[in-house]
Amino acid sequence: MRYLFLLAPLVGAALVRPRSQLDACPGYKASNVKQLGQTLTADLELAGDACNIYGTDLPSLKLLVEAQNENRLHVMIYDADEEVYQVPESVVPRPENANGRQKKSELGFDFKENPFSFRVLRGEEVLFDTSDTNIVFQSQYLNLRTWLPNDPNLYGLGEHTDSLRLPTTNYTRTIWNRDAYSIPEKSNLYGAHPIYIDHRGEKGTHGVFFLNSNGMDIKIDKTEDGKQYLEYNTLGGVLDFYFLAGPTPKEVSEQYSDVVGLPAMQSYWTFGYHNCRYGYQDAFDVAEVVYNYSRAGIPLETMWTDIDYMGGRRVFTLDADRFPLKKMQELVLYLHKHDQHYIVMVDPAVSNSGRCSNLSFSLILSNGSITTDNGAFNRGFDAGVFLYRDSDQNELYEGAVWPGATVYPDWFNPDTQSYWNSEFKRFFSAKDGVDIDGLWIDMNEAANFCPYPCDNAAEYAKQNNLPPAPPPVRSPPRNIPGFPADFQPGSSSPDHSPHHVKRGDAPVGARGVTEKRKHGHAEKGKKVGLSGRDLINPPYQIANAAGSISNKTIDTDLIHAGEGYAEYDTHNLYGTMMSSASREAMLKRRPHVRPLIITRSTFAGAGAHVGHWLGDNVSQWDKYRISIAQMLAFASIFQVPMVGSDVCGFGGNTTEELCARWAMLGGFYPFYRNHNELGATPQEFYRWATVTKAAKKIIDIRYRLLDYLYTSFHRQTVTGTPFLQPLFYVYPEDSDTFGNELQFFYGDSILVSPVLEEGATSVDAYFPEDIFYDWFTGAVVQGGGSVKTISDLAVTDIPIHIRGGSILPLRTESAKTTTDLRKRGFEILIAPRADGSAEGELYLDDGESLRPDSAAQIQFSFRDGRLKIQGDFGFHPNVVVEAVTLLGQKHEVRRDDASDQRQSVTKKVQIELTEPSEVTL
Ligand SMILES: *[C@@H]1O[C@H](CO)[C@@H](O)[C@H](O)[C@H]1NC(C)=O
Ligand SMILES: *[C@@H]1O[C@H](CO)[C@@H](O)[C@H](O)[C@H]1NC(C)=O
Ligand SMILES: *[C@@H]1O[C@H](CO)[C@@H](O)[C@H](O)[C@H]1NC(C)=O
Ligand SMILES: *[C@@H]1O[C@H](CO)[C@@H](O)[C@H](O)[C@H]1NC(C)=O
Ligand SMILES: *[C@@H]1O[C@H](CO)[C@@H](O)[C@H](O)[C@H]1NC(C)=O
Ligand SMILES: *[C@@H]1O[C@H](CO)[C@@H](O)[C@H](O)[C@H]1NC(C)=O
Ligand SMILES: CC(=O)N[C@H]1CO[C@H](CO)[C@@H](O)[C@@H]1O
Repeated sequence: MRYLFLLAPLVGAALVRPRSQLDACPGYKASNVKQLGQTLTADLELAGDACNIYGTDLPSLKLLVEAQNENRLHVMIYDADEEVYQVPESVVPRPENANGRQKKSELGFDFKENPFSFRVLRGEEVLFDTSDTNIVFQSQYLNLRTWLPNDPNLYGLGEHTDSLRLPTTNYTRTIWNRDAYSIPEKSNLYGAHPIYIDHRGEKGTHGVFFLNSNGMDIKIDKTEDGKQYLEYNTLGGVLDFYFLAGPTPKEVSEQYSDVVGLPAMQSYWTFGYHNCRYGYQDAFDVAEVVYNYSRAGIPLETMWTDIDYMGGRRVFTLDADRFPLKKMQELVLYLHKHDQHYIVMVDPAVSNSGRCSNLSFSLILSNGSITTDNGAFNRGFDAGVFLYRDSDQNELYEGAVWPGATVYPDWFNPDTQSYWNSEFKRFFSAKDGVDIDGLWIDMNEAANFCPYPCDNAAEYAKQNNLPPAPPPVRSPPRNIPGFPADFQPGSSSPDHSPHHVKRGDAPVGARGVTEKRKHGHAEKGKKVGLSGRDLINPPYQIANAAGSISNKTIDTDLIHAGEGYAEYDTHNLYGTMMSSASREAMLKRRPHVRPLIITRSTFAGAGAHVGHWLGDNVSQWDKYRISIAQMLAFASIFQVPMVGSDVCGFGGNTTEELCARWAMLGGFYPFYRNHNELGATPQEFYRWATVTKAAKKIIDIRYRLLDYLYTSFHRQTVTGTPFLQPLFYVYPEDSDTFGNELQFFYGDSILVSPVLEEGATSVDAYFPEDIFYDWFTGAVVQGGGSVKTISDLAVTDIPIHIRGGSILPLRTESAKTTTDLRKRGFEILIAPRADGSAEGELYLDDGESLRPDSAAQIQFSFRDGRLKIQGDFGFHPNVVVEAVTLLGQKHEVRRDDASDQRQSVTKKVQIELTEPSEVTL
C-alpha cells in the first residue's frame, strides 16, 4: 500500500511510563496544519506549563514534513524563530527535494495533535512511533523517543566498538567525538554518525538519520513494562530526521548516500599494501624498512611516516637532523622511481611555543634538535585563522598536544582554507618540499591533552614532557642498497638544507585582520544558536567517556569566526571540516588526481572527502575481531568505504600469530595498513617467517582480486551500493545472519571467514542456503543455513568462498606494485549458481584521474555454457583476457596432482577488452 500523509488521529493507548522528571513536561499541541502536495507544515505550541528541566522549554516550534522522493521522508521540528543552531549547509549540504515531482512516497506519516506525536509507516509497518511520549525541546536539551518491536535488529550509531547488532537493553550510545586511545567498548570514540538501520527480516529494512551535531546520548532499552524503545537525548540543535524506506539493507545504504553524499573514489594504488609506524628514528630507518620489504619480497605499495618526521612534532616542519629535507626528497624520489608512494601525518594544532610575547616574532633558538621553523604559526596568526578565547581576539585559545602548547585553526573562518592551501603548497611542494602522494590527518576531534580548564597550556606541556626529547641523531647505520650515498655509512653530510631554514623566515608584519568576529548569536532566522546557554556545563550531562564536554578537547564555549557558531554545537564537525579543507588543499597541489586522505575524526558524510582508519587500537585479539564490525559499520552503513584497522594492532606488543592472522584479515580491508606504536615490538611483515608467508600469500590474492575491489568500490561511489557487507545485507531474510559480525562479504561475491581465536586452527563459519566455492580448491560448498567447522587452518590460512552466481575478473597473477599489476592480463573466473548461470562486472579507467577521460564498464554473463562480454569499452587496458575458468566441474579434477585440486576447467583465450565477445566453454 502506498499513500501520502494520513491525517487520521491516532488512538492513544495511554501507557504509564515512568520517565522521572521528564513526565512533567507538557509536550506540544499542533495547530495550523497545512498540506501542500507532499509537504506538510504545522505550528507546535507548548501544551502546558514549561518544565524547564535542562534549560528552558521553547514555546513555539514548527513542524515540516516532506516526502522528498519515493523513499525518503524528511521530518523536522525546529524553533519558530530559527535561532536554534542547525548543522550548517556549508558542512553538510542538504539533499534535493523532488518537490512532488516524484511518484508516490513509500513512506507514510501520521500524527496526533495534542499532545503532538507522530508515526512513520511503510505500508502497514510502523517504523517510527513517538506516541504516548511528549517531545521535549529545551534550550539545552532535546528528548524524543520512538517505540520499536521487541529485540530489534539495530545497526549503526557510530563511532563505537560495540557489537555490530546493537544491544537492545540498558544501552547508551553517546556521540561526542574524542581521542579514544585503545578504542574501548561502551565508549564514545572519534566520529559522529547518528544513523541507525532497523532490519526486520522479511518485513524489510529502513534507516533513520538524525541530522544533529550536538553531543547526545541515544538510549536503547525497555520500559519497566517491557516496551522496547530508542530515545534521543541531545544537548541542542533541532529534531531533524531523514527516514529511508529501504526496504532492503542495500537500498537503505544507497538512500543514505543520497542524503549525505556518495563516497569519494580512490586511486588504484591506494588499494595496495601500506606500512606505517610511530617511532621510526630517522630517514635511515624509513629507507631501511622500504629496503627490507623489498628484500623479503613483500609488495610494499606505500610507506608512511608518523609525527616523527616533524621538528619538535610541529606541523609543517621537518626534524632537520633526523628527517632533513634533502633525505626526505631522496626518499620520495626513490619511492616514486619504484612506483611506490609516500604519505605523512598532519595534525590540526599548530605550535605557538617559542613565540615572543608581542606575538609578532617567532624565531626560536635551535641547538639542532628542533627546527627553527615556526612560520606556520606566524602566517596563521597574521591571517587571524586560529581560534580565539575571546570574541575581541585579544587572546588565542591554547591547548597542548604533541609539540607542546598549540593553537587550533578555525575551519569556519573564511580565510582558513587559503592558509591551509598555502601551507600545503609550501611544505608539500613537488619542487622544493616533500612531495607526498596522500595525506593522513589525526588529532582532529580536536584532541587536547591538557584537561579542562587548561589554564596554562605551556605549563602543562612542560610538566608532561611535550614535546618529548627526540631520539638520538645517527650517522647512517647500515648499507641500504639502492639508496643515495648520504644514506650509506661513511657519508658525512649533516645536511641542514638551506631551503628548509629559509622557509621559517617569512617576514612577519602586523596582523592583517582587525575585524572583530560577529556575534551571530540569537538572531532570528540565522540558526546559529541560542544565547544565554551554559556552553561548558550544560544541565544535562551526556555520558562522555572523557568527562565534561570540554575535557581533553577545545573549550566548548569558544565562538567561531564567520557566522559565530559555538564550539558547543559544532565540536563534532571539526574533523570533517579539516577533512574537506585538506582535500581541497591536496587538490590545489595535484588538481587532476584523486587525493587519498585518511582521517581519524569524521562526521556523517565524511566519506565524500576522506577515508578513515579505525583509530588507535591495541594488539589484542578482541580488537582484531571487533575490527570487522567497525569496518562494516563504516563501509556499509556510514558510507565511508575507504576504511581499515591498524593491522597487527597499534598499541602494545603484537605476537607473531596475531600479526599473521591480522595480515590475512587486513588483506580484505579496503584500506590495508600495518601500523605500530612508538616503543612497541617492531611488526613490519618481514619481521617473522610466518607473517612474511601470510602477507605474501594474502597480498597475492588481494592483488589478483584488485580489479574486482576497484570495480565494486567504484560502484559504491556512483550508486552508494555498499562494497563490503555484513551477511544480512546479502541474505536479509535469513535471521541467522542478523547477529553475524565475524564473517563478511567482500563485494557481492566473496565470503570471508577468518580464524578468530588465539591458538585456534579452525573456525565455525556460517553458510547461508546457497552454493559456494572454496577459493583455494574450487570445491563446491553447499550452504544449508548452518555452521560448518573449517579445520586444519594454519596461521597462514584464511577461508575464502565465492558465492555461486558470480563472475570475477582476476589478474592472471599478482605483482610487486599495483602499477605493475595493471600490466597483467585477466582471467575470468565463473562460479555458477545451481542453474548454471552467473554474472559479474569490470570497471576500468586510468586508475587515478579525478574525472577520467575514458572508462570501461564491462558486464559478464554466463548461461548455457556461454560467456558473454558486453558493455562499454571506453577505456583500453592494453592487456587481454588470457583465460576463462569455470568452477564446479567435478569431472575435470585431476586427482593425481595434489597441488592442483581445483575443481574447474580453464580455457586459454586471447580476448581484447575493446568490443563485445563470446566464449563457449
Ligand atoms: C545498566 O548499565 C549500567 C552502566 O553500564 C550499569 O551500571 C547497570 O548496572 C545496568 N543496569 C542493568 C539493569 O543492567
Ligand atoms: C632490516 O633488516 C636488517 C637485516 O635483517 C636488520 O638488521 C635491520 O634491523 C632491519 N631494519 C629495519 C628498519 O627493519
Ligand atoms: C617584538 O619582539 C621582538 C623580539 O623581542 C622585537 O625585536 C620586536 O621589535 C618586537 N615587535 C614589536 C612590534 O613590539
Ligand atoms: C637545546 O638548547 C637549550 C637552550 O640552550 C637547552 O635547554 C636544551 O637542553 C638543548 N636541547 C638539546 C636536545 O640539546
Ligand atoms: C578530564 O579527564 C581526566 C582524565 O583524563 C579526569 O581525571 C578529569 O576528571 C576530567 N575532568 C573533567 C572536568 O571532566
Ligand atoms: C613490548 O616489548 C618491549 C620489548 O620489545 C618491552 O620493552 C615493552 O615493555 C613491551 N610492552 C608491553 C606493553 O608489553
Ligand atoms: C596495550 C594497551 O595499550 N592496552 C590497553 C588497551 O585498552 C585498555 C582499555 O580498554 C587499557 O586498559 C590497556 O592498557
